[in-house]
Amino acid sequence: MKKIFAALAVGASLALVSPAAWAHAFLDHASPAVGSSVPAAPTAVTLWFTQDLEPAFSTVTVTDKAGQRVDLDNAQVPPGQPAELQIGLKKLPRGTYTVRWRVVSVDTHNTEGHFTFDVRGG
Ligand SMILES: [Cu+2]
Repeated sequence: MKKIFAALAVGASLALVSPAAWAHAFLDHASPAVGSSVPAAPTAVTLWFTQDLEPAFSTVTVTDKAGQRVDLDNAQVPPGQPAELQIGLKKLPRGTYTVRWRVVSVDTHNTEGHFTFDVRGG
């Protein structure tokens, strides 16, 4: 039954897709880059989107392998950079980190995603 419901929901949402919906804010690129391996620990993660964001409803977190937050909980859309989302990082030891973002773009659409990056040095 649940499967049928899910299938119906997908069908319904596809039917409701309007041309404007193609303008969702998708991740364009990031620093550190998606899936990258960086030699030194970055002090912040910056995400660039394909559309301007609603700052109040856009957020990002960074976690280590154990699922612990390693960000400074200071996610912000920098002034004058409406398609950018940035968060500061604690001092990262080498390891793999997961960036999870969830944003609302100015067209009110919701998108989310995640990616990882590696820090090779301490
Ligand atoms: Cu949209």
